[in-house]
Amino acid sequence: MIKAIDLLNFFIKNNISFFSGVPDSVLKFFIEELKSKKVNNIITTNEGSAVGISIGQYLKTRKLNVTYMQNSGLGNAINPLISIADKNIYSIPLVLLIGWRGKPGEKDEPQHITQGLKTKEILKNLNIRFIEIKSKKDFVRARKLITYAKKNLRSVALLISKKTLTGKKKNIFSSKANIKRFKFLEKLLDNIKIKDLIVSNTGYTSRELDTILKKKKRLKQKALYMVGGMGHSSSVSLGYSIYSKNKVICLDGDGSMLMHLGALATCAQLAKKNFKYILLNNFCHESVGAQPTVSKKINFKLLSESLKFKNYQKIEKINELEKKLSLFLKKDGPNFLEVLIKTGTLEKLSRPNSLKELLKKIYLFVVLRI
Ligand SMILES: Cc1ncc(C[n+]2csc(CCOP(=O)(O)OP(=O)(O)O)c2C)c(N)n1
Repeated sequence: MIKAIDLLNFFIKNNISFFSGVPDSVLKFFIEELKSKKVNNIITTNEGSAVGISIGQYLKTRKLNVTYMQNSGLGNAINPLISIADKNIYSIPLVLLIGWRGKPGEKDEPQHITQGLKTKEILKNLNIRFIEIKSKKDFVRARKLITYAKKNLRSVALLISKKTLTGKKKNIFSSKANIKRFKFLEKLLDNIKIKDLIVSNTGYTSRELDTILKKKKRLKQKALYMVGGMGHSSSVSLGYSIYSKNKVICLDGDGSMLMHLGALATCAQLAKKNFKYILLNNFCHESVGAQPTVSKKINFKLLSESLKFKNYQKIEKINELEKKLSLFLKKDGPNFLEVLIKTGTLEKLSRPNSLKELLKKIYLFVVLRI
């Protein structure tokens, strides 16, 4: 075990004071420590952008920095890592700090298994030297690796698995809205048919939806939990909706939406009237530690209009939920609904575990052509 503050101090001692990345639950205590005035931290919308910022920062300062991410985000990071930072191009030495979900031998969710198994192999294939840090003793090897990065202008990685970092949440971000996510989901289910498909994003939404569907015994509801593929819910919804006669309701979190915001332009311009996009905006990455997103200052009305959604609606208060939601669902899409969501989740939150069962339901509807 390592205290998150000790890890931060290790970096500071090694003359590293600039950090950027996408939040991760494994690294949440460390990210909390980055609120320290001694360092700069930029929370980015996706891991590729974090690599980009680190490259730019290094080019200007010639000082090492740290790019942090969950191993699920390696895919997003690989493009700039291998085509800009690589030794065959600009040789930028990046220090990657990677939360290692799905480490072989550790119990984890299905979406982390292959990624966890392949993480070391991916780094090896990218010629990125790495070590796992499990305790403060590993700081000696980590220092050597950082020296290697500096001298040879090569990127390196530090892997950290679940429950290694300890620490405290300081000021937990909370959104002041008064609509709880589960209240919204319950209302949504009251207003749609079981053959309408719900595609729900990575984060708390899928877990709450799963909990509610089980509680309500609404087991025939067509639903696809995007437990991985963060940021791709809208694209999956679009692909499905083109050949569907029923509604396709995409439920997205602000963190997930911003990760691949460009995809929404394609949806808005190419989707049919059955495409319903709902942003559950709580201004943070709540499920991995509630680190803020940049959604607070975005005017989603202007954004959705310029992306060419047919119409935009916003629900801010619980007493307008019923009316505005049913109006939104009746209107022809592709339309955009923003719902301001209060942070906090259900006490007993299930983990979607029967993903193959969900798939069977979806395929059954395909066979029945509904
Ligand atoms: C590519 C990728 N990067 C990072 C993660 C880790 N991660 C899981 S959920 C999440 C936050 C999602 O935020 P949001 O969509 O706002 O939903 P909320 O957590 O608020 O329910 C993050 C960063 C991931 N699963 N995949």
